[in-house]
Amino acid sequence: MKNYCFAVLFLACIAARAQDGKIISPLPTRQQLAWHEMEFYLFMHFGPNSFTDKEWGEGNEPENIFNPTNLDCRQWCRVAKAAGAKGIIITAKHHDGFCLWPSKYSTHTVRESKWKDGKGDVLKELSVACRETGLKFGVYISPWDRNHPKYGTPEYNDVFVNMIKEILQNYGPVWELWWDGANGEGPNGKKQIYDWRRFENTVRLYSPKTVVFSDIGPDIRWVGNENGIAGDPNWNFLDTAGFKRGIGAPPTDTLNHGNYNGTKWIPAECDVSIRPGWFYHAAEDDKVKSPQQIFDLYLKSVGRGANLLLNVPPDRRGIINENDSMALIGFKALKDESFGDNLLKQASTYYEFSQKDLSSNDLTFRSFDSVSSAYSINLQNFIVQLPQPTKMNCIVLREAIHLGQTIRKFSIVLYSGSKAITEIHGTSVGRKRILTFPAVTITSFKVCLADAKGNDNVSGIAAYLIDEKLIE
Ligand code: FUL
Repeated sequence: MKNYCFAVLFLACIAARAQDGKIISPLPTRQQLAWHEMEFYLFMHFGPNSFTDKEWGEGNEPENIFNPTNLDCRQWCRVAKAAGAKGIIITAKHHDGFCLWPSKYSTHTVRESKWKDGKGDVLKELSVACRETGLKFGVYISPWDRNHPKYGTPEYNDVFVNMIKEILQNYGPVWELWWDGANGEGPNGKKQIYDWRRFENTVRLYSPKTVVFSDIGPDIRWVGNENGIAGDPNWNFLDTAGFKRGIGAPPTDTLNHGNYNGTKWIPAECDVSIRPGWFYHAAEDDKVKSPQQIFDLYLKSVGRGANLLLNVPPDRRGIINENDSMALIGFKALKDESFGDNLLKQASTYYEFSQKDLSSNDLTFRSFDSVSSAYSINLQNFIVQLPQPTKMNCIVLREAIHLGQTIRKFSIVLYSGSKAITEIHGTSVGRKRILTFPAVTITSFKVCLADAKGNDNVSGIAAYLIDEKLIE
């Protein structure tokens, strides 16, 4: 019964173990589990590109270009809160190398700009504002750097490590660190051999609770596209052996779906911009995604067990543009209206025991409360009985992912009395699976969990009637 009302079903499972006692699913770390619960948060691309109308700065832009007239990180946080977002990840350094904090390891920073007479520090303002508002603070830092004179030499690894240390030590706690895989150096461009092992060790040493994102983790993986859409199915597993970040990353399709039998828990994060570009461009003020489009992305990311990282770029004033905040508030309203009233509040749940499990030859429905530990069976199917005929078009399943991701296939049969009227099929569940279908009036439904390799761990179920226009 966490953020919204689930009729919670805790199945009698001990761990994600097969009958022979072997763990059959990699398990998330405590930090990854907490990350899953973040669900939706904002990305903010801000820097010289916001003032030059570029997406990829060259790295030679004069520092004075960066001069927001009215930077207000508290406004960013108010907008994030009003949108229902739980954190903000800021581009502390994009590919142009400009640092939004006065780094000792660069001469291309806010300190060299005329903004606040070189005394400004965006990371400081944002980290403080996030703390005040109860939002998690995350940092994007691009490994690719088109400005730094050391880029392309082994010393750049020292620079990057030192910058990471500065960020973690001076602005922490940093909840998520974001390493972009992009690198646009052409065939004659600089080639940097990154010391990834050292970068990872630095984060683990200075901030062990930070989760690290990159194409291949170690904690969170890229979803393989910039459209905000997770695969169906979406497995929280990835095999990283032999793969690299950037060029050399697993195929985008693999990132999108994960590996069915993958050996590491590396869940997907869906990054997408509310506008066509990642940085603010006035010409895109009328191209902001609508509340309905954002809601659709929510269904295709969070609704498939991933997290949604929605980019909302501050404008040249240094605040979130009115059009973007309106869209976000509209999205929050749609989400609240859609998921505000769990239709299963009065429902009862029953497990269905099959013949082999009971001495009786009949299929027997037992109330959840009466399930006794004496029945050491694999609880695969359950019935949800509604007190009266109920119209719905959305069912939400949750899997107890602290025990792994063991549900490999499921179906839901919707009944009116004893008549089955619709059947829904699916594969992965994960942290949250939002299923939508044409509205039907039903009296019960049966969830059948099949093809699982071990115990099936549904930890929550809810149903809703949402605006038909919001679902395909
Ligand atoms: C990409 C970058 O090249 C874009 O500029 C943006 O930062 C996006 C989130 O990641 O790889």
